Amino acid sequence: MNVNEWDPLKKVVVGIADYATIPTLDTSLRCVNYADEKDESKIPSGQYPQQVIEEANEDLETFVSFLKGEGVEVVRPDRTSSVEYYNYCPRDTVFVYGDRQLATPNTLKARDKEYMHMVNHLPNLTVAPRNYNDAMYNLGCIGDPDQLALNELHPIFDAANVIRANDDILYLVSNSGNKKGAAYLQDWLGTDATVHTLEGVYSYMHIDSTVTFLREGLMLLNPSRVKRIDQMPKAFQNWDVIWCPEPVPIGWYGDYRNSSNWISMNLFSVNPNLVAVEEHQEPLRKELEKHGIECAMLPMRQSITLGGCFHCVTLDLERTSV
Ligand code: DAV
Repeated sequence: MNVNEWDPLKKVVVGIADYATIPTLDTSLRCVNYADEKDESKIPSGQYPQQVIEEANEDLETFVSFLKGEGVEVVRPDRTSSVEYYNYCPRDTVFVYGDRQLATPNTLKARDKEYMHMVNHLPNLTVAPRNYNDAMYNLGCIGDPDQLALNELHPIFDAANVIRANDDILYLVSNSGNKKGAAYLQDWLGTDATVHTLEGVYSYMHIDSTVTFLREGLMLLNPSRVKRIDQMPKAFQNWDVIWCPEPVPIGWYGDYRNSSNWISMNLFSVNPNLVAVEEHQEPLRKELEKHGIECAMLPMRQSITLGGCFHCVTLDLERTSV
């Protein structure tokens, strides 16, 4: 079974950075990834610099060795040159619940088929219907965080807008997930779990630099986004909270920047007492250790450049319930 973010890990996909590319600008990329960039000429395109790809791959290998040392089976996406965006963040395109997998109707057209590069590892896969057209996107979001990028025409969301706590699923409504997406996910889950939406706390990409579930009843929250516990859905209001300390800045490569410094929160649980954390985040390590959570401090030099740390670059396929 695999119904939460923390049970002991058995099998995981770890991404690869080969051929990571920023695709040609289209309406989906403009609205979803670059709503905060008013000046379109500042948006880079084409393959990431070789140094970024090589350093990311080196750090991914270090992470894989660590996971294998913990007895985890690690699989990788296909190593192919036919990459439209990247295979660095398997988290973004597939949602796993129990022994089922859902290829979500991803918000970026260029990532529509990314799940296919790991399809051999997804034995019980549903591919959500996709329906790309420009009317799905709200150009008014550019430069205005109060306007979301997605219209409510069809369900559309990245899998990384969702995290799991057994029967309770948390779904961020933002530029990378609309409300219809939450309703679609609820239908797909049926009576197995309840989808709770988190709204009005963060407009941009994904939930996993805003809320991190550590174990039943304990979560890490981003104090620059969640200001009060009553902004969380009721199901999580009685959980204990670790307010994430200010991130230690690690920088990014040139003009290539795909995340804020809060990618520091994007840790990955091997089990409820052991997580992988970016190696500079000592203040976070101290907080987690107070709660009996040991931190493996590992490098992830291009996590801001490419927009993913340990939670994003993984897709946990199997965990054992304890
Ligand atoms: O800038 O905090 C990070 C995206 C993680 N997939 C941010 C979003």
